[in-house]
Amino acid sequence: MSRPPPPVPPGPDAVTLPPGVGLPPGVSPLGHLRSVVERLRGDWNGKRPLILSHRTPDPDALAAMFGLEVLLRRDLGLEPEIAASGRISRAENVAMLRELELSYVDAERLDRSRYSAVFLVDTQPGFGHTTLPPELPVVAVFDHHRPPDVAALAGKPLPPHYDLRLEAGATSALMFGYLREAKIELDQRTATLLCCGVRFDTLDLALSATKLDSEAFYETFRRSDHAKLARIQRPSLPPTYYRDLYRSLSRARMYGAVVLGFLGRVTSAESVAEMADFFRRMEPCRWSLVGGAVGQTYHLSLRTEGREAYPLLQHVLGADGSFGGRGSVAGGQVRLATDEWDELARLERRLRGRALELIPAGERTGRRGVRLTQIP
Ligand SMILES: [Mn+2]
Repeated sequence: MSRPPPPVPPGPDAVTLPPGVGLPPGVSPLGHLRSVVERLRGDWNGKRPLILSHRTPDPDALAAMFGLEVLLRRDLGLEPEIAASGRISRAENVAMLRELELSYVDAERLDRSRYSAVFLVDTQPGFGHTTLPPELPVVAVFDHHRPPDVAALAGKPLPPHYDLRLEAGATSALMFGYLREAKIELDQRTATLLCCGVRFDTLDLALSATKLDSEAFYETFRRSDHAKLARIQRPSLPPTYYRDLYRSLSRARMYGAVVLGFLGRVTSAESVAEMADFFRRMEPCRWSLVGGAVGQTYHLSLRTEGREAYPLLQHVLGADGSFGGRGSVAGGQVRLATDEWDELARLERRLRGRALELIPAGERTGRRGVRLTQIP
């Protein structure tokens, strides 16, 4: 019955980028960005560019958006507008918005005719969790995730500035590099926000951090508001947090060194990611997978220890949805056709079935796994 797990590919540097993805070797990232903007801005008729990221931006995406805003204003004389969609509800991320007074416009209610072009951070065109205004060209991408299949681009031209660095721990660190190259001195707010971005994606440099990530972390930490950093890292929590935690704990099952949690309906996509992180820390967990539906989108988060998350989620999703990832982290979405409980239950059964195929039969403790209250 059980299929062997798909082979784990070598590290991210072994993934070859398609032509046109990633900057040409040896080029200065800032120099390249400046030349692309200078070449195109004549066609913008004074309209403002938009800075976008994926839905429900996480700290790295938020920090990269607001860091890019500083760069575009101060180095390129542009007046960008930041827009985002998806309600942010993870307590740390809400605290980041509040403490650093970050505000942006709703990407779903934009008058698109007022804007010239899109600058995209921490994601790429073609990703399922990223909606782009079809009439606006994407002129620049700043990211560190594996690129999507060429088919996902549906024949659209590649952005002329496509800065993709798979080895980078955080997009915020890339942004720090641009600001440093532009000799822009970091004010306390920008430093604090970039520090939040780098520490979130690299777990304080513990995960796949490069020299640039370390330099970004130390330099921004030195200039940060440390009281704000502390309030962002350990925010107060609403009662619903404990309700959702209880629900996740009661639904999760252990299968040897794997924890699976299919939660049915959840209040936010972020709680899915948060629970996947939380379960991954259980000994001797080697990977965790948590899923839950918000509206008509089913969200999945997969976390691993010491192996690539991407091929595991690829197998679990099968043909059901879209996904992306890097290193030990992967996330995916499945569109639900209806609001009905039946459809959701069937999807969760399929996902569980495919996840179980990845666990060697001898380690699985049956199809139903072990409830956390049954742990001896
Ligand atoms: Mn990121």
